[in-house]
Amino acid sequence: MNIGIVCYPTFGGSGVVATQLGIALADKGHNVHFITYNQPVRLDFISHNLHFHQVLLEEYPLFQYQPYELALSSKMVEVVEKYQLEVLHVHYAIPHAYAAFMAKQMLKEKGLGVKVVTTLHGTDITLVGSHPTYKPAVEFSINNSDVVTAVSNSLKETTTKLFNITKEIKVIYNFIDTQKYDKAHKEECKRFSLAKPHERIFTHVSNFRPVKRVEDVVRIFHEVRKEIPSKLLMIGEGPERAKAEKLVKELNISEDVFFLGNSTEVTKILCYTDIFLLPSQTESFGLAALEAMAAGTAVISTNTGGLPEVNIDGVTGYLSDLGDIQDMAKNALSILKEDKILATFKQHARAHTKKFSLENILPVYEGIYTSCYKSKV
Ligand code: GMT
Repeated sequence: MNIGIVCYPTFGGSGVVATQLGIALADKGHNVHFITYNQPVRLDFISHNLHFHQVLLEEYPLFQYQPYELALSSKMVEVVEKYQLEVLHVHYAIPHAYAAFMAKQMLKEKGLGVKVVTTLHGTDITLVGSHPTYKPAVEFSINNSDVVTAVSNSLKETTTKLFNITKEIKVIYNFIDTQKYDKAHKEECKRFSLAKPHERIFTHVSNFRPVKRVEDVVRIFHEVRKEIPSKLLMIGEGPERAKAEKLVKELNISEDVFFLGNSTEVTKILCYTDIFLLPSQTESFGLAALEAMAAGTAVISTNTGGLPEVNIDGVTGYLSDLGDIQDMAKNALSILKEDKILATFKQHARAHTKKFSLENILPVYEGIYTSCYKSKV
């Protein structure tokens, strides 16, 4: 099939999922066209059937804000027409689903049809989408998509609570390429370059937005470190990074906490990790936790949003109430108290990720594309 993928090209989970999906579809022989403002960060190559079309914005003195939706929908029309796209799969409702609806209307005028599949990822619903500034347009574009998917049952429930949804929402879990992690698992992990044999390694990966509660990450680590010598790797960039660094200094633990910035080598970093910390205010899914689990890491997280669908309490890690730093530290310590217990959690975490494997999820998306393309409506 000829498929257009629209996403944010950043390190955020929705962009990562969209990129991995596009690459996997191209591997299976589909023609895939990414349409976005920059080359997606995880799209490190382009091939004969994997293309990138950049949405460019024109400066004009009158514009305080440049109209990205207009440029995006115009680019969608151009690419659909030129490459005979059958489906536009938009990731993150704002503004992608709205722009896709507009593109579809413009194409209709030209006698061309394209189906729009919208995948809801989380903050497009929970934090931004339901704000009165955007709500009517988000609700409209969800209801006017041909197919709507959500990345967890929790996100589906939240969407139906927050919006007046007339469309069926299908739940399709996020996925990972488990083979990539299996390969990384077999390679030698140079753990000694970061920590001494008796030390434990904690990792947090995020965009350091307030929703990620990065100060909680530092506080949990601080509690654990009182009992067990440990290191903390903080991966990512974002508005809360400075606060987290300040707290690390205040707690006098700078020598054991490393802020490594954005990284395309997360798989390698995760191979060093014993425990992944994700104390988010909410997560529709928690792709970062799933990636950590695939690398064989136990997860200490909150029990918010879709996290209980990914991290199984007492099996792959533990779930705690939002902000309960003591409980999260206690749970981490209980995993780390014996090598055997840690090894069991790690093994369970890895095994559980098979449920979210690319081989299982990819055919579900392909099925959706085929059936919606064939449908007349
Ligand atoms: O977590 C973020 O702030 C980034 C955001 C995104 O859109 O990239 O992530 C959301 O989508 C991911 C992929 O589906 C999910 O794994 C994350 O849980 C979700 N984030 C939130 O719900 C906060």
